[in-house]
Amino acid sequence: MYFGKKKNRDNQSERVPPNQNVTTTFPVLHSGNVPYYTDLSKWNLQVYGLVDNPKLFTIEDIMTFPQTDLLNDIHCVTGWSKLDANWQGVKTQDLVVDVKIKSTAKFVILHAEEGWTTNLSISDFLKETSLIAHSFDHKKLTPEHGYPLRGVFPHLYFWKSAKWLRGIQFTEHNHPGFWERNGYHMEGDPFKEQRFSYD
Ligand SMILES: Nc1nc2c(c(=O)[nH]1)N[C@H]1C(S)=C(S)[C@@H](COP(=O)(O)O)O[C@H]1N2
Ligand SMILES: [Mo]
Repeated sequence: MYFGKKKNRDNQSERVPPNQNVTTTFPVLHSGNVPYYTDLSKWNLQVYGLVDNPKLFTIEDIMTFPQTDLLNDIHCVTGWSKLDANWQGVKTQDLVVDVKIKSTAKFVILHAEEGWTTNLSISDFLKETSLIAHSFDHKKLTPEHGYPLRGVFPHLYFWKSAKWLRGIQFTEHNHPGFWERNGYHMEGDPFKEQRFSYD
């Protein structure tokens, strides 16, 4: 499945949120260490919390889901935006079909390596453009960009797009993640400039 094509650069001003600058590079940004896997046999993705069927997916399981190719724009809260980033992976909507999310679930906590977390609403998580990505430009993610698997939630500031994703937890309440506990916004819509909790 392929969503969208290279968009018209004429409307770039509409695509770039306020106080963002477009870069053609791909900056690397995170706190903590880059995990280097030489072997994914012990790697898994845990999907749990308010679901009927908790799952533990291997990387092979992830590759058996319908695969999606998405072009989107990403916006880091530190001020850079990258247009037409090209990701390959599994749509969150496809990932959770058999998981059966309970109706009491309203929020999601994404868990990464080293206990790093971020939170988003279930509607943001399940948006049509929300992806669990294993590749960028048709090549496996590099370790710095989140190998073997990361979230991509392009309609939110890019800190919500957890690299080195290991867990997806469905919750009733909205629990702030790592940056959200440190003053960043609970939602993080770049077009509304929801950078900090007071915005
Ligand atoms: N696990 C984890 N994921 C993370 C972060 C992090 O510190 N840890 N930083 C976030 C931030 S602030 C940004 S801007 C993007 C950067 O992704 P990139 O390095 O692939 O550009 O990753 C996000 N995902
Ligand atoms: Mo960021």
